[in-house]
Amino acid sequence: MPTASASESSSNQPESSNASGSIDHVLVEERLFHPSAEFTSKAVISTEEQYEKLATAARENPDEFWRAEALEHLHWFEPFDTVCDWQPPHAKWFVNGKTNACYNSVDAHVAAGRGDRTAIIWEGEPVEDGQPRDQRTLTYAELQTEVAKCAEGLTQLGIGVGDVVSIYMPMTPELAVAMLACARIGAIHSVIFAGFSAESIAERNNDASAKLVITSDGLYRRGKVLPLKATVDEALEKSPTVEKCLVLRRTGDDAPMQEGRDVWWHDVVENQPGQMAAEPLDSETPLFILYTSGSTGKPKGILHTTAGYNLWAKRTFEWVFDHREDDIYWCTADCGWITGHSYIVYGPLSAGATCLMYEGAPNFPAEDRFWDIVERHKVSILYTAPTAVRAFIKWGDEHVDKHDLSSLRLLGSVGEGINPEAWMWYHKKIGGEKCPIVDTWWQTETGGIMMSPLPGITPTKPGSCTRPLPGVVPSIVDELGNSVDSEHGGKLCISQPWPGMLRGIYGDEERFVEQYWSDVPDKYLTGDNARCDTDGYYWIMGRIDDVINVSGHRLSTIEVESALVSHPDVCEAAVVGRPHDLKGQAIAAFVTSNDRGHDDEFRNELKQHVRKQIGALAQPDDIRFTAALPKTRSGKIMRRLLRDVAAGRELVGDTSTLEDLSSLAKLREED
Ligand code: 6R9
Repeated sequence: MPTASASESSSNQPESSNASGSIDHVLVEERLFHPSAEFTSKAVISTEEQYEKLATAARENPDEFWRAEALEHLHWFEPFDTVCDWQPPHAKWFVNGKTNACYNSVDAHVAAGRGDRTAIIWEGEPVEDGQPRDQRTLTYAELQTEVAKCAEGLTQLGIGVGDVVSIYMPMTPELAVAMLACARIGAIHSVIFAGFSAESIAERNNDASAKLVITSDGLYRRGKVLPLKATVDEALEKSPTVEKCLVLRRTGDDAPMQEGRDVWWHDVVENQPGQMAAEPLDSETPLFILYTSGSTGKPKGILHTTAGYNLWAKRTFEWVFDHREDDIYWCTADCGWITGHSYIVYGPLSAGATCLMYEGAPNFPAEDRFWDIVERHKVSILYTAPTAVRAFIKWGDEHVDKHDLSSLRLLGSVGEGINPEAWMWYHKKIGGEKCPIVDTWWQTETGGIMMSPLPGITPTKPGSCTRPLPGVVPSIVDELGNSVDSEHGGKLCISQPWPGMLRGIYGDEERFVEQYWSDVPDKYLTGDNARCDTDGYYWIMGRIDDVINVSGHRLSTIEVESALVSHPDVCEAAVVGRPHDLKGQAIAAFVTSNDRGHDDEFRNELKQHVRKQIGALAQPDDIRFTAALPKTRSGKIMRRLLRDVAAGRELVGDTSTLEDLSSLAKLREED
């Protein structure tokens, strides 16, 4: 049985201000949850000693550690000689070895006699009555054939090692197949979330000099058909490097095909023999580029290469998700996000997992879509985002109560800090108080999970991503780059190279160096703030740019937000600083609530609530009610935009990753 510590609520001792520019922390979370003895007894990592041994070996003898890991967990066509060639800020891993990420994800299992194992269970978007529109399962052997056919098709279209292929597709198995087919032949995929505008696609095509775009006629979302090909056509008018466009038929709607440029998937891929073997590729062959929003300016093309990334995705998947043969694992992310790359495709498939992949939205045809899927497929591991958890809370428990969730044994969270109250709901309502929660902190740049509980051994604290994984050596520094007493927050850096680290920003060495390696010599700057408590647990305090400075006290947004979210009538909260003559900055809070009136009485109640929870210093000056918060496609609150709204400024910087402009437009109308 999990045991909660005596206190069931967060308490509040604001710490004193400090001069070094570190962050004050005001939220004290005392609840502690242990994995059950039953979970621990079957876990992949089941003792603290096992973790200590791995972590110590990876920290003290990284070469030896990673050599053994790479030899055991990847297939090598040719062995590597050097484990890590580290010339800060450039690392090369497994130098001169030859491997293939598609081989490791697919062929290796077939070669080992596990070809009949289910690789992908796919749930297409359902029709109104809740019956699935489309369902497919692919075994590893079937996936191998599909991927080989696609690789043959790509080769026929003139794609080879080093060519960039943009992929703008719905969440269908063909999306994973297309990614893996690129990996099979050494082409570099650049997945673009199928919701981005023509402008954004063109920008990404041009930045990467993409040669081919793979798309579909359209996609289904919330019962509607959205055109994709038409959007791609518009983008291609401004994408001079793109020679061909490969189009999957998904919706059957009209898709004008341009002679000489556009070809159908069913003509070019489906009739291939499906025999092409995976190409032995140098360890450092670029595997993919994934664009992530910079806070200003154009999106950055984060570059990952083959062997190191593959190993990191695989091993972190196995450690964090405690993967076993009989698991049905479901990561609800989209492949347009790094989470989809590492934890739908490369990590779980390399580990030989059975992976559920879904198309559509969590509230269509009804708000119980997730729980219906969990029940029908007996999902045992669920990996989702705090934004989804907060939405489920808002939609009401009745949607959960309709379903049997007893197959679940492990829950994960990624993308933002999870507010302790949302964590508690996830734990109780979805996990039935028996499933450990792994709150995984990582970034597009890190390739895979960096900090997370190990579910069999790490007691969890709501809101903390707990401890670094083996091979991750974090440090916290102040404004000047000096290590700080980590109980106070500061900038989170990683001091030792790890196999999954980004290799660069595609085509922009200067920005790579400036962004990640300039503040602190030879340490990777994450861009997040964090603190580490006396148990060695890390608490991510949000982006460095989001810190609020009130009368010299530097506060993290997540703590004030979590205090607001702990009020029973608040669903979500976003907190930003706005200029203030006396205090430097005042705290502006944007709040969504269920059915309370949006009046001054509620406003005052919320201010008092925050004051009581975490202290007078953190009490918001302004509270604005809103129907929705502006979020990125992966569900992150875009505080940068809210800062502009709060200050009454024009919006600046890139908004291409914004999910829904209307929420922002509404907020501005109310100004
Ligand atoms: C995987 C992913 C990275 C940024 C990261 C941080 C935030 C992600 C988090 C988290 C607190 C967690 N973030 N996971 N913050 N706790 N468990 O999200 O990649 O889209 O590149 O975003 O997301 O701020 O720096 P990416």
